[in-house]
Amino acid sequence: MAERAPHGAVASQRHDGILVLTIDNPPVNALSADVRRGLADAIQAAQDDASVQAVLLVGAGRNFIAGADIREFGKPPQPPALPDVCNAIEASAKPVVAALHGAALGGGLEIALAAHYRIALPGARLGLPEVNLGLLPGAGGTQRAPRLAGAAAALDLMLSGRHASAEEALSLGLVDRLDSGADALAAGLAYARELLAQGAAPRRTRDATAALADRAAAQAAIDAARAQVEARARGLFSPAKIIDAVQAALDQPFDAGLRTERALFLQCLDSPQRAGLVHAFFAERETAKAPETRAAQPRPLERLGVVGGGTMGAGIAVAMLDAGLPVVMVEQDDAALARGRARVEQVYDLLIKKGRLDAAGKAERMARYRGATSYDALADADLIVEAVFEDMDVKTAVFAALDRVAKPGAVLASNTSYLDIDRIAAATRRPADVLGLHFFSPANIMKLLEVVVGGRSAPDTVATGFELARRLRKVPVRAGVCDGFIANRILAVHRQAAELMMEDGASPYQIDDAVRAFGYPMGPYQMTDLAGGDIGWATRKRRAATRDPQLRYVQIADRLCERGWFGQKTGRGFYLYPDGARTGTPDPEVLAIIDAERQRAGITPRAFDQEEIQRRYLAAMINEAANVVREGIALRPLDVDVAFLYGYGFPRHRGGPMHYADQVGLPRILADIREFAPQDPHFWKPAPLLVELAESGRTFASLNHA
Ligand code: 3H9
Repeated sequence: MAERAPHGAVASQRHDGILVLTIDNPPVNALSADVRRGLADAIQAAQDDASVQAVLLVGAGRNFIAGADIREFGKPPQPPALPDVCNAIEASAKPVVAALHGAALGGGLEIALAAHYRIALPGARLGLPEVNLGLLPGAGGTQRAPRLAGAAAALDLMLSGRHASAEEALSLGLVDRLDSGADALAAGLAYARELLAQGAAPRRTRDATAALADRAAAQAAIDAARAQVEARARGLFSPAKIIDAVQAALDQPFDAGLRTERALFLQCLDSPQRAGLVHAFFAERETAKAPETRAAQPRPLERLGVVGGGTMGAGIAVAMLDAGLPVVMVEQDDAALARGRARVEQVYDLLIKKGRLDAAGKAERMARYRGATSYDALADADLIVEAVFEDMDVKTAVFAALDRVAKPGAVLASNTSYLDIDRIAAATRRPADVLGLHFFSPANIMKLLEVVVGGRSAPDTVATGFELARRLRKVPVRAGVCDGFIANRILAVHRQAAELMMEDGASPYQIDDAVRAFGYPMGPYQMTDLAGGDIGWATRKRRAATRDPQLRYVQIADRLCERGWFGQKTGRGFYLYPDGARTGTPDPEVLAIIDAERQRAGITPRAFDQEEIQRRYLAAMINEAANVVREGIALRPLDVDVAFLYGYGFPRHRGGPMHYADQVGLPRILADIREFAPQDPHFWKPAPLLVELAESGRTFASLNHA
């Protein structure tokens, strides 16, 4: 790690004939205007100073440079532009060396590629992740990376946005050598001295030809990438532009290629997808900072417990074991415990089969797993997650038992999906230690963790929930207590909108198509079939007595469940899955059942087009989300956005439902709801917050910084 420079965003320091430029712009050395200016001025000064023989670029703190300053996008550009800074570095008459440690990403890697020589330290992460922000590398990266690493490797990095290790970067030709130490300055100076001793001259990436010499191979890589993007990139804008830019690297002289890259970059910068993706980037960092995380320190988290070895309990245990933590799982008897353990092992066995884990990895994890049939085994756990049957009496009994055995200060969490945390907490003598930790299924894979804060949850209890999320690499979203919290409560409403459309004339296949066309990986009926129709059926039956009698209740899904058609696991649901197929095919019998249900309900079906399906689905979602924000269940609109991006696969390039609503315009969403209301006035009730914002010309975003 390099020392922080004492002053300025770019500090200059002489080490004999080597001018060391230290980029120092906490927290991640993003290339803000003052960094760009500092670099441009210092490179110019080096040219004018006869005593400077070489220039060394290093980053202060934990990273080299994390890229362009994302906060500047969408604001008026300030000179100098990053491509010009890179070109000035490349044009230097004195050799420029970059010593990379930590993140060398995006514009940071582009600076390094413009330098003449590169050395990387262990742990360095090199990447061109602009695609994740709806952009392409716009400071020469699309022209220089292929010239060093070839078209195939450069495309892979730019289209995946992944980070390459120092070792991989060396093998790709992106860096010239590795250092084994931990000091970027020392490694860079030693390399620069060695180069000077050899009389090394500037070596410009723009002139490199070897990696693109086999033009046929490069063209084949471009064609293959294009085919793959067309097949997979569901409406994304920037991947195709990245490929166009690499095509220019192959076809055009360097300076013309840079101009092409610039034009394509500006198109991406202007796109709503860029705005959505940048919103998502900041929103997911913001949700991790709940008020309680500022107000209190988390409690220790060394030993964990899970009550319940069902699908959720086992998934939660896996997530904890994967994070390197020891876990005690408690079940009521030996048979249930054996099933719980088997579920945990099953996850690892599947990973081994897929080649993503080895036997030693499984053994290491299972060595931290302990099963027990007595609550006493949880006596020294710092945090215990209850994941038993979704029933208030069962849950309160578990919490009363936990209250008896848990040590003072242990955090007691319920994984309930919709039950009242305050009532659960009241079953203990320590409600301040109780909160909800709502994992999504499969719990070891899904990133979202709703941290449900009860009326009496202590700030450090909540901070511990957020700390657990950090350790498990989950994305935490703070939620208040209500039926379904943030994600499930809103889901229930827009799922209802889908049910109404289905009974009114849209087929489930049409609805799934429309939702996929919007950018979701799958539609609601595919999701039901995947999760198992019996789960929703059980919930509907449990809630039948408390259902609002004024709301239309669509029974189609019940008719399928009564036949035992629970989706993929039974071979049929809304779709048919012959011979264990993973992708369903439409089922004419389902359509006949839907027809019969329409007749029973006295409904004459009408036609729906894709646009109307999308408008209804999203308006229902946004309207309920507005209620969730107004009631303080979600702290801000951005918390809803993050819950939907990570809980249900809302298309990230649309930023989340609230960001999307702002893009469309709140008056239009409100007009949609008012248009739909006459048919189902009990369902379509404009949310007061939506009305207030739309009528005062404000946006959901205006509440994000409140
Ligand atoms: C680009 O380079 C375009 C060019 O090709 C062309 C230009 C012409 N800017 O993630 P963390 C903030 S596009 C501004 O929690 P970590 C972040 O918001 C860019 N701010 O830390 C947070 O702020 P706060 C391509 C940034 O250690 C704080 O830094 N580069 C930027 O877990 C800490 O962040 C990327 O896409 C930024 N570029 O992870 C890389 N980056 O404390 C994006 C971070 O107020 N960054 N912040 O919440 C990352 O992937 C991770 O931040 C990184 C560190 C791996 C670097």
